[in-house]
Amino acid sequence: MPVAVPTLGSFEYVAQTKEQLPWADLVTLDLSLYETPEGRKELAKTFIAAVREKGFFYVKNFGVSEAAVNRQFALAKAFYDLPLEEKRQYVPDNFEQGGFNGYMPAGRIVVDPNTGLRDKVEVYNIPKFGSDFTHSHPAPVARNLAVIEEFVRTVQAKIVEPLLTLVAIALELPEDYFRKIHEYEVKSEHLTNGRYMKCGKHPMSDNERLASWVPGHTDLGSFTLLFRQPVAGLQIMDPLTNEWKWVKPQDGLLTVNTCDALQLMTGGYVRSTIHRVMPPPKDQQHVDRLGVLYFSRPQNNVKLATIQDSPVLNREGYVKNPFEASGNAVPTMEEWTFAKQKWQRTGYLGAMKASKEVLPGFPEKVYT
Ligand SMILES: O=C(O)CCC(=O)C(=O)O
Ligand SMILES: [Fe+2]
Repeated sequence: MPVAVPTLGSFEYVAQTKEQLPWADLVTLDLSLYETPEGRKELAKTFIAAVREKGFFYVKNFGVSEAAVNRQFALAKAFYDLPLEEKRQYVPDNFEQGGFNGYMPAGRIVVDPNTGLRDKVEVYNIPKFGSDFTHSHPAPVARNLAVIEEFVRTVQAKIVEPLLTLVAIALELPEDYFRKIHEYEVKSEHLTNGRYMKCGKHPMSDNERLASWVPGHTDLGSFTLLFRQPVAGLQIMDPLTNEWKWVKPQDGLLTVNTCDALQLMTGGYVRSTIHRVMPPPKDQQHVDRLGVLYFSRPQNNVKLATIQDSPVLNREGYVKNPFEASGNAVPTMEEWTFAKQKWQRTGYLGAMKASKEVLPGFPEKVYT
């Protein structure tokens, strides 16, 4: 018998900013085109151009209802409204080793080197559903696990799998090439609906001094999907000009970026673009900025070697990633995930420009 889900209240969205900011010029993919073979081909062309040039794009008509997305925001808010002491009980035991499922409290990064002021970013990561991970959550999340699982599985089927298919088509590989290494039932640290993220507001006077809210970085998986409030803040470093551009949150559009694993597996053909979160424009600085993020990652056992059987990569000469070029061992997705997350947990702290070889052959950097 279905269990009645308690009401969560509605989530209050703020108005779009009135400020004219240097917005990034990004392509919008219409996923309704995906239904037909011709539409798919056309979409694959638009997609690959977008991710080779900018690494970020928007998606519309993605088959997940606004109500379902709003419900996730209401849940995120319910989680963050819990007392800190309760949230702290969900910090993972293996946090320092790069473990990442559960709660990450604010204050890990110095965002104003002059005064030592720390970030106000809180993260709650929910692992995949299935038999590989246990699900221990505080009440608002635990009570709604069925709703969360349904959201996650819908996102996987309606958005992530089509995107994985488009990469394969664009690289002239069998359509299921990437889907087969992202199977939901095979273990990956592929965080499911993944993350409720809160960038807590800072006083306006502090915002002027801050280097960033979240320092510049690339994401480690295949795709990151960002369901966003209309609060600006996300910026990408334009790969062609190295200028920071704002990524406008747009009503009804999902923001998506391609990430490190795809860059590594395509020898750099697909971009993993550097991005950061800055204090929002003044007319939006009075709110906490919530996000619902979905991280798609290859299965843990996948080796992040450059794909050798793509006619496109061979023709265009994208045949080696930095591990292969430097003669170092190519990591599995599991090794890559823990190495990068560990560095983000520890190497990142304090120094804003920390730079380190995360794994032999792959220097990492915090971009400010
Ligand atoms: O909040 C955002 O807009 C982006 C956050 C982000 O880059 C991340 O969590 O990796
Ligand atoms: Fe990111």
